Amino acid sequence: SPIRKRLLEAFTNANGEFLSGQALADILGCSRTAVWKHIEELRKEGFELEAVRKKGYRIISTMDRVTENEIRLGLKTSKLGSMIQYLDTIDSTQKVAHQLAQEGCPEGTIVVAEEQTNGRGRLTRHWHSPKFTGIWMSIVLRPKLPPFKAPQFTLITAVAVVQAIEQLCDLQPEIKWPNDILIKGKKVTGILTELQADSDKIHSIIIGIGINVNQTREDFPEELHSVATSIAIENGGKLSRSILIQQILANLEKYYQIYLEKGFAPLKLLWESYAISIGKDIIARTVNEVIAGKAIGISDEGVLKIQDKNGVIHDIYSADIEVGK
Ligand code: BTX
Repeated sequence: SPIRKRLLEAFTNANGEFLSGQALADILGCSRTAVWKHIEELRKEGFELEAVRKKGYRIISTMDRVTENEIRLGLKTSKLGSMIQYLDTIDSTQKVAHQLAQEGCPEGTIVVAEEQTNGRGRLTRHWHSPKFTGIWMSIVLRPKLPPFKAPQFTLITAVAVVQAIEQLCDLQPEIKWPNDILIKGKKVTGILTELQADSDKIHSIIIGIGINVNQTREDFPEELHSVATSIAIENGGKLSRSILIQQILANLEKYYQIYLEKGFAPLKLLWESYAISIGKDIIARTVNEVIAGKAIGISDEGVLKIQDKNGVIHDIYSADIEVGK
């Protein structure tokens, strides 16, 4: 409800300080009894509430879920997360986000699930998304742009995620063009950017983000052991998924704003500072061919440029990359 949303915003702005029942009633424009009723409901949902006479209320989350309310408590964005669709289990958050986008949901809507039973990677690949351990989230944006700019959003999102991990953990993730985030060479995050568009105009961009947060080694299936890792494995401890979501949304909102005002150029520089493949010998496997050469950079559109041994420069729009030494 709108009151619940504003109540969680008020606690977010209080930054852990107590808020009196009267102050809350004033902020929300309702009675103290109504405030108490909403607080009681949050308590039933599992939030921990401290009520201290003469001081008021303070609220913390200890549930380790990614419910709408948990994401809202501490969320400091204005656009991203304006609407949050939370699901316990779903085939794919991308599918739900596509549907909501089609129905005209507000820009910044996010869909997040505790578990995906049919998470999607690129092409027809599967994304392993076990319950309560990772972030399986889709974000709907509506930039007024031609469709060929869409791959830039994969790159901007990658920067937002890498920085969020750096801000919350003692880890240095790296980006492998176009959509992988690696820690010590193993995949911790995949990004899938999809479109609803005409030939000349984007209607919606649906950015899917899959992050392995709290999995142990045993949580990964055999075939992923050598290629995948989680933040918890690398960081030696669990991390709150809702706090990581809040940080990613804050970063992405900031960079989206910069992008809309100044274009991709400033973000391209930032992206390059986290990229592992640039300047290295790589092998790019596209749907049609295999190209080997030196990755010399990305274009202003986010297209990868590879120079082969004959000096010919190839533009790569989508591929799987193997990075040499
Ligand atoms: P991708 O095609 O680059 O990577 C898919 C490949 O990654 C798989 O073939 C497999 O080898 C490997 N893989 C599968 N699951 C995992 C995992 N949990 N961790 C590491 N490696 C894995 C990457 O596609 C894009 C993934 C986007 C996932 C998000 S989750 C929210 C949203 N909803 C949805 O259905 N997809 C996106």
